[in-house]
Amino acid sequence: MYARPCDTIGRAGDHERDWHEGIQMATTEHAPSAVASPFGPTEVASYHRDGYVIARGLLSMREVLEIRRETTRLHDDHLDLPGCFHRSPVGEGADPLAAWPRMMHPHRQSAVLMDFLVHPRVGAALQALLGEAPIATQSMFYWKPPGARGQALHQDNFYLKVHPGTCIAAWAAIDPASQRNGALNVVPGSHAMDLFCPEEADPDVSFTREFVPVPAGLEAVPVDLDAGDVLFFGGNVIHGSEPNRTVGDFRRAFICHYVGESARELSRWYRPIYRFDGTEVEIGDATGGGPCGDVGAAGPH
Ligand SMILES: O=C(O)CCC(=O)C(=O)O
Repeated sequence: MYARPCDTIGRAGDHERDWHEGIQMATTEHAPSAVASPFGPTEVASYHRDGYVIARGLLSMREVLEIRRETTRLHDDHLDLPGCFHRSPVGEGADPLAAWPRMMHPHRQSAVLMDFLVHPRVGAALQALLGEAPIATQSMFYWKPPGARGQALHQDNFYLKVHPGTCIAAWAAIDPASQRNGALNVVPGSHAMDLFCPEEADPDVSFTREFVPVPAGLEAVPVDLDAGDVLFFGGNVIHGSEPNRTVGDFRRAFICHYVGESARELSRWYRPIYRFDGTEVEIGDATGGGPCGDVGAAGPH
């Protein structure tokens, strides 16, 4: 029997929260301004101070289950979905990520996931943090099965090349994420720094090749989340994750990237991009080589 993700709710703090009532589905309303922001002035100030902020329980359990169901369907229906993922049959090979690779831009494969990319509650949160209308540029889905490598510390805007300003991530926990199963680590304060030219990551612990060391005087802090919690962090924040050291727990995450509507440049890998009403918008191609000169990220994040 090979490892498969579990569909029990399994969320710490379940008893304190209502997962089943008062839920408005993502498909019913697209305008972020029609939905109250989960963030008040205190949370917005903490985002600007630290570079990240958490919206606890932003997704309902029903929504978490819907994302699980839809990504499982995509995974099980395809061995090869060009531009999204290519996988081995489950149980083949030594690397768990061969059978459970991350999905790139799954919103291009699924109307359900497109709705979550432009989820109105996420939009309202982004509007509060950015101070302007958000534009959706990317989705990803990480399975992070037991034994999987993590992703070395890096900065997202190294890849997205947003200018002026930077991008912002909404990292939605689809399983409880802890340090044992490879939750995200962030480096508070790095949001105020420039992009660094990355060093080479250790391929034994990271499935990606870039690595940005923690700058002197700063430290990486773990961000443990429950399923349904969403971590927002800026595109210059140094962040990454350790391997999943459990024997049975997947650590799934639905991760989307956004820019403010005043952005004028973005790497061409992320087109098409969308307003929260689902309409497409144009932004110019990123120019300039980034922190490594002309040798920048060759493809998407
Ligand atoms: O979820 C992870 O393990 C890493 C995700 C990440 O670093 C990212 O989305 O940029």
